[in-house]
Amino acid sequence: MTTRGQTQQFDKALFKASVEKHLVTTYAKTPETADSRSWYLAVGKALAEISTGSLLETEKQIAEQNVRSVNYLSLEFLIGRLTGNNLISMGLYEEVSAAVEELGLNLTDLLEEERDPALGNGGLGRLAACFMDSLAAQEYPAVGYGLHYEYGLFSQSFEGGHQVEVPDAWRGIEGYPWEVVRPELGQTVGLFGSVETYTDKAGTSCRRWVPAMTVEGVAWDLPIVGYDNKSVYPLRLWECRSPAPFNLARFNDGDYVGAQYGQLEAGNVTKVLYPNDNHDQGKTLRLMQQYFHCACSVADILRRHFAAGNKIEDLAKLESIQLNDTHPTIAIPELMRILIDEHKLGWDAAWAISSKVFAYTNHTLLPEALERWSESLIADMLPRHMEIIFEINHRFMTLVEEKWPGNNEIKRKLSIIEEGQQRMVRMANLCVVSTYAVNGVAALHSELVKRDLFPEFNELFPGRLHNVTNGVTPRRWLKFCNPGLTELVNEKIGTEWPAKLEQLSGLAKFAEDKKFQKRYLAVKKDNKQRFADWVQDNMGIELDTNAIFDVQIKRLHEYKRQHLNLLHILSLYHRLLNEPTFDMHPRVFIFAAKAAPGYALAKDIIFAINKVADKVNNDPRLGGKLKVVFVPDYRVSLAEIIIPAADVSEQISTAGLEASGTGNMKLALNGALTIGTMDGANVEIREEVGDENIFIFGLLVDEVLKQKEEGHDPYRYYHADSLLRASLDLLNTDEFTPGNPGQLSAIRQNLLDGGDPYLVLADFADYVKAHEKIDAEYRDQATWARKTILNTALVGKFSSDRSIRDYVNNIWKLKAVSVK
Ligand code: 26W
Repeated sequence: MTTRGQTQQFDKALFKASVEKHLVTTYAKTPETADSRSWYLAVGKALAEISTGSLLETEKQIAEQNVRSVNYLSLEFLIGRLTGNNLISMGLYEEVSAAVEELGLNLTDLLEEERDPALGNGGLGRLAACFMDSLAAQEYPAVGYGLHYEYGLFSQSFEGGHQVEVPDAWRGIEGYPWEVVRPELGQTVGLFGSVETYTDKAGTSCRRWVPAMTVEGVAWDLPIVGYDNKSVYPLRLWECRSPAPFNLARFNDGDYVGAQYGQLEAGNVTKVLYPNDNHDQGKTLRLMQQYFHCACSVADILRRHFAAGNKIEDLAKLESIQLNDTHPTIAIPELMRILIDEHKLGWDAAWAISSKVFAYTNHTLLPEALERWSESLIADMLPRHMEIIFEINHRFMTLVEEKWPGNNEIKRKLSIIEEGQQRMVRMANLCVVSTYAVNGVAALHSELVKRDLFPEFNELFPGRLHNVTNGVTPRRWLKFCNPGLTELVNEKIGTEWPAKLEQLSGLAKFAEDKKFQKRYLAVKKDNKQRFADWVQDNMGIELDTNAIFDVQIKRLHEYKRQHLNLLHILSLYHRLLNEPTFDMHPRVFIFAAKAAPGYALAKDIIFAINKVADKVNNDPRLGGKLKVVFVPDYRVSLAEIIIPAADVSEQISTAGLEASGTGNMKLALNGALTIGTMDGANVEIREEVGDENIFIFGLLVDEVLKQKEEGHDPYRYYHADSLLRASLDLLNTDEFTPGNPGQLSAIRQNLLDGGDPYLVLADFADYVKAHEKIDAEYRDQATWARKTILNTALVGKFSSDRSIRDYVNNIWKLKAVSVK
């Protein structure tokens, strides 16, 4: 792998000595007794020593220059393994590879020892990780703030085809070599208690929060290494501890044991990442996580602000706080509380600052994912914050009254407080009212945010709603994960593209070049072989790399429609067995997905796919034309093997429901052709690659809305389409669950009698047609080669570097700081 100019001083002998030193002193192993894992840990520690030095130096230089920075607040950062990626960013991949070889080790094997830090669920968490990478690569001053979960997203295995969840102790017993604890940055966070009125020295009557208990926030920094520069930014993760085992209120009442019990519970705050994606559960401990995260982060931002010698009045000039979805919304009343109660600003002065500090990104329109917290829960845990939210809403309602006098309907709709049996706080409304910028994550999504989610807000606050189309980091998602293609691209257009992805367009002129086509396809074949070997070793399934590798990898959710993919597979199975003239190019359908542990239908879909896989993979009647592989435990490091091996990328959500998608971008970049609906960023991918180089099918957003309004009738499709009927009916037999008919019928039931809420049946026929087109075009390898090359060439727009520049120019207004 060719690396860019190495950005760190590197002395091979010194490095080897450092690895051996860590092996002995940090991990208590001798070179003779050390196993591969100990060596990986020692190498990681030796590298972290370098990056930690750069992190401190970057912090120092940015503080000295006292420039504006962004604080990215997110409950999730799905960073993936750091060692390989950081080596690339440091420009040390080859050097370290050579150094460890002299120690008798193989770098590729060592990298496989690292467990993925899975501190996120899916799209939102992975986006946060790409954004940190792009901030550091372009040297826009930034700190990422998240939580130091003891357990990340569960790891998944299958038992008899059913998903089984196992806790993910990502740090292992030895700890994670890349993280460093920063005791001097600790914070104390209050919880529960009451609000009291008191008179200050000037004789003014004031309010203040008297928490019933406190917990401690410990900061752990992970290094975000800037690509090809000297900047290293902190990803600061807060761990909750309760060192002083006293609940102040109850201790004073003499309830010593009860007091300790309360503290023990609070010690659980950062135990585990909530495994729900796009579904709000409203659990008390989750609110505690959110507040703990926000309180520590806001306090740390203010600490930095004052340490650099600034006044509170200048906060909005120097700091922007980006809220990654509504999960960190409670940071808004927290900052207001500090400004008013601790810095003694009046409401208007505090609001003038706060409302220019915060910006909010919306990542989903699904109603069940929009967070609402019960007012009584907030009032109990955070009584002063609830008062402040009421005051924000009161003033906002005055504004609404001025704009639409006497219109109570609009007030009810826009209010931050939702009336009802149990009053609820609508976090998205609080965000739109209290921030200076709100953005969606793809052009279509942002239009829908304006048109359907917040139309009146757009009238009230013109100019506040923006679009920033998502992106992915080309360092991890091409240079690191696809060394074969990287080499080929380097040869044709030079080596600057990982920092300037638009340059990939220079490949377009080779799309018809026979020699280049051959080499590009050979790289793809190698990548398919690498994945096939993995499947053989880990799952015992043999794959033919001449088959089309058709990939759907993402969280399991009805709106993403893995069951539409399944129905198509069943239709192929049916045709292969029943249509004598039917022929198809061999296909491997590859799935990887975790279902939220409480999401029954999602788990049913996993089970069904596994059962169908068992059958078709071993059915000689199919002549090896059809294979189905459900790869367990989807995670970043698996995506890094699957994506370079993909021929076809499944992006088949019901139109209007996938905000953007980012897997779609990674797959297109690595030369997979998309089969997709006009949803999320698919729309923009089509714009870039051209209609001939993508397979678009299905209802458009407005057709979906119309069909839902008019009443979607699943049985109409069932009766009218014999292929659909045959495919659905297979789910009612024991074809895939011998002796146990009906084990898969919940899916059929949901689609036919459950009303088919995501319009699977409405899109089925068009989906089948699009797949037939794929089949035909794949058989013509020259055509396919041209299309796959053009996909790589024409998706430069989807670099997260571009997304970050959009945020910087339109929202954050930052200037880059080049660290010397
Ligand atoms: C409160 C439960 C919960 C948890 C996570 C609600 C919502 C979420 C996330 C916002 C869901 C999510 O990850 N959304 C995805 O964000 C990606 C990055 O912008 C988009 O590419 C995906 O389309 C969107 O589904």
